[in-house]
Amino acid sequence: MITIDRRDFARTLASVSLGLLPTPRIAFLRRPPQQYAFIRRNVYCLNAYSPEIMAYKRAIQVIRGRPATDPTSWQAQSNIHGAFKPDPANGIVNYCQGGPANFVAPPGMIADACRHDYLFLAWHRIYLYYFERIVRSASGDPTFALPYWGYSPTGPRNLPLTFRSPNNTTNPLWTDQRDSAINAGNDITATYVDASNAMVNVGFAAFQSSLSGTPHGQVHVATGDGCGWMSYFETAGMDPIFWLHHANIDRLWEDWIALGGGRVNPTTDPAWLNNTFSFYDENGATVTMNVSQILDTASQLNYRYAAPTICPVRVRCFCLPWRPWLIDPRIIALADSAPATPAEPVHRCPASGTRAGRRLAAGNSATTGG
Ligand SMILES: [Cu+2]
Repeated sequence: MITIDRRDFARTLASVSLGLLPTPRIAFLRRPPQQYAFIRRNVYCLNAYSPEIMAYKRAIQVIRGRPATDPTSWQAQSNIHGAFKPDPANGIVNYCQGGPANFVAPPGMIADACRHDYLFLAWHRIYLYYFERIVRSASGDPTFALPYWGYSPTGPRNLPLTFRSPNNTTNPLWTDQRDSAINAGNDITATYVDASNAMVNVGFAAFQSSLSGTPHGQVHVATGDGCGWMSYFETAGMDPIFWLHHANIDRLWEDWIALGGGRVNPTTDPAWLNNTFSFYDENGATVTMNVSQILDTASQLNYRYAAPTICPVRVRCFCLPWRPWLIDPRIIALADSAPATPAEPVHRCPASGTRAGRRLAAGNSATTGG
């Protein structure tokens, strides 16, 4: 497998265009993109004109337009994580105002399958892997890799700008189904995004359980507030930031392994290793994978994470665009100096105050199942 960073790719292409490289180098540029390792980048290093963000927006528009019976639709992908059950007593499935009226998965489709137990990390890794492939396909960008929400207690920890501005439905990354302060760009409390208590655990089960609580559960609840999408298993996948949040949780699993000192996956435990899960691929076909097939992201799933240290502190991040020939730096500068987000409508919970779903816990949700 050839690993190529987008920046290497850009430099090579620029060199080729300037006649600096012999022509045989051009041959590898023509190789199918799936032979490259996809690199998931820190969303804080991206802006509205980054290829990943533009592709993600395009894809969301396409995917949201598909009916829930289409396995590659936004609703179907969310339903895989959680879906409301019909309520014969009330005839309703979701009474939180402002959201789609019905999250009941069409009969026969994969639904309500998320794992927040001993298989929390493994299940979500495969879930994201296939979702990323669906987005890549729908976006028309064969290089698309899902960014990760690289919050940290000492660095940026607010909702990325592209997910809250413009703060209206012209922006596929925005939704009012969030805490108003989060949508206004306020910081998430530092301790909520602090993974250090999880990382100190040497045993996998303890690490996973701790990580599932903080930052995983805490960020869910902080983003979703009372009844926003991120607060419930049945709706979390509806929020575009959900997928970047889980990419970060997946990255922290990689970081934990890299810390060493006895930190290893429980590969001697067949009860963990042999679990098989079903998802949908970009063609809508049902695909199955077991845990032993997803433990090395680079060699088995063809992706890896860019280090977050590219944006270590809260500054206006001017990361070089991955495709400089597409973007005028003046446009990027303009985007980075976007005016403060104007006041936006407050998301209000209904009188009942809750959805009819299972609420994510801010604490340790790995032991609660579901
Ligand atoms: Cu989650």
